[in-house]
Amino acid sequence: MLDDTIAAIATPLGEGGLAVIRISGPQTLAVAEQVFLPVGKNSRKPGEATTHTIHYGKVMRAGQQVDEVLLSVMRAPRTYTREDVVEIACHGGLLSAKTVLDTVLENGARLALPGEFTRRAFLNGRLDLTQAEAVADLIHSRTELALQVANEQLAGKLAQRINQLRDDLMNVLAHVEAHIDFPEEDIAPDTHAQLLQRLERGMAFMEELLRTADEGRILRRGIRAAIVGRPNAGKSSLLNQLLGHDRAIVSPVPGTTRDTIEETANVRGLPVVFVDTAGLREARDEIESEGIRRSHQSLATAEFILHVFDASEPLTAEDETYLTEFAGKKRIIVRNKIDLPVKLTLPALASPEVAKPANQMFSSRPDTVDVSCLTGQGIEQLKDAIKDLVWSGEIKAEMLEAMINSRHQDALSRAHESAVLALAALREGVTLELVAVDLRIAVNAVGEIVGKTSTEDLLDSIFKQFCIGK
Ligand SMILES: Nc1nc2c(ncn2[C@@H]2O[C@H](COP(=O)(O)OP(=O)(O)OP(=O)(O)O)[C@@H](O)[C@H]2O)c(=O)[nH]1
Ligand SMILES: [Mg+2]
Repeated sequence: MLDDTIAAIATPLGEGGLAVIRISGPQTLAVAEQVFLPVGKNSRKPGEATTHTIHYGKVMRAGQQVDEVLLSVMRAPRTYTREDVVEIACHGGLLSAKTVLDTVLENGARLALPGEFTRRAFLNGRLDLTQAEAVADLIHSRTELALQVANEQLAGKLAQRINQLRDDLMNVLAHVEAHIDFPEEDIAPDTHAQLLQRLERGMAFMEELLRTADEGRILRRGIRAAIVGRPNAGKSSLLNQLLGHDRAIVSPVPGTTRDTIEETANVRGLPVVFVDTAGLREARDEIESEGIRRSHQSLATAEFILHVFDASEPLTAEDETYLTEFAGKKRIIVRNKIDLPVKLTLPALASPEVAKPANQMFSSRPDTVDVSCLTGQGIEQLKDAIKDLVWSGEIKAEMLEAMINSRHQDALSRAHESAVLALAALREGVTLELVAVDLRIAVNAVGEIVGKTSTEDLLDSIFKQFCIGK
């Protein structure tokens, strides 16, 4: 797979100032030589160019000029893929980039698959799997916090920790295996105690990393919040306030919003997808019943809700139905329109005093925040309440250094399970062969995270999430 030469447009499709066509593989310079005509005394043919230099010229196809370009030559191994790489910066029109790419493909390169450049960087040992994933995270980051996490991961901060963990487990495994090979010697009591201690330390570290999974998921994928409440409560006004611009139509007519509207806002560094909903019952026509169906759908996928009340009016029967309907959901109660005289009295809200388990994202008591979507009063407090609801504790710098994703979580959970078994077996003095089996499973699962043990299927599932050209 690494013997061929791949090419793709590395910039987004559309009209722009520039587009970049990237080529990588053993035939890169030969392909570039076929399509590029240097112009001017400082420009060289790709095959004669020194590494990491830029050359002005033309891309030619059947004797015709396709585009005027700048061509960068980067020879292996100091490149993104560790192979020879050429990047051609051409004019950013849909057609010019496509024609330059076609010319390159006609001269010996093949079209790259999504993520194939990064996959090569991984296969050639330039990146480990967590770093490769960080490249995709970096591209998809929607807030600065998410970007910071991606950058730390790309720099190898998570990989360092995982490798250390794997080394520790390997070390215990090596000791255990050594004793299997020399069964006449028992493990000395202090060695035994040391092995137990090392294994416990490894497990504690796994638990620490596993605790970052919820936050890691929120930062990478965002969290969904549905805005609900009776007609005219100010749901669309609230969406607009949270986004900082007028996205949804606001009007004094109840039932203005008939479709669900979805937008991502940056709330204290967290990407929150807010969904403004239409009503939940009483359709007057077909459009409204479709709107209601969509509202219910958004509610089902929302991780929490903002329940909006009109504070300038007494509680209505409809408000009450909504209150009971959402009693089981994580929610924030928003009393809107507090610029007007307040007439609303909320009933005492059920707040079951269940102790919050250490690893649970939400507390069960709903927060109440007073806002005015007319004046903007209370919106900052609402953002704080949202942050407190979805994020357990402070956002600390060291936490951002290593924040696992769901793939890491899955592998670590398996590693932890096996480590628990190995620890119990070692404590109870069960035959060392069994201890070794569980330890081996744990080492392999941890290795999967950085790609020390990986399968084609795993790589396919990771790299297909990339864009073409990356
Ligand atoms: N005084 C005052 N009026 C508000 C406030 N928020 C919203 N309104 C008004 O209330 C009316 C309804 O606001 P919307 O945001 O359209 O309410 P909604 O809940 O989206 O309504 P539907 O989409 O019809 O269900 C509009 O006339 C808004 O200008 C507020 O904080 N103070
Ligand atoms: Mg509305």
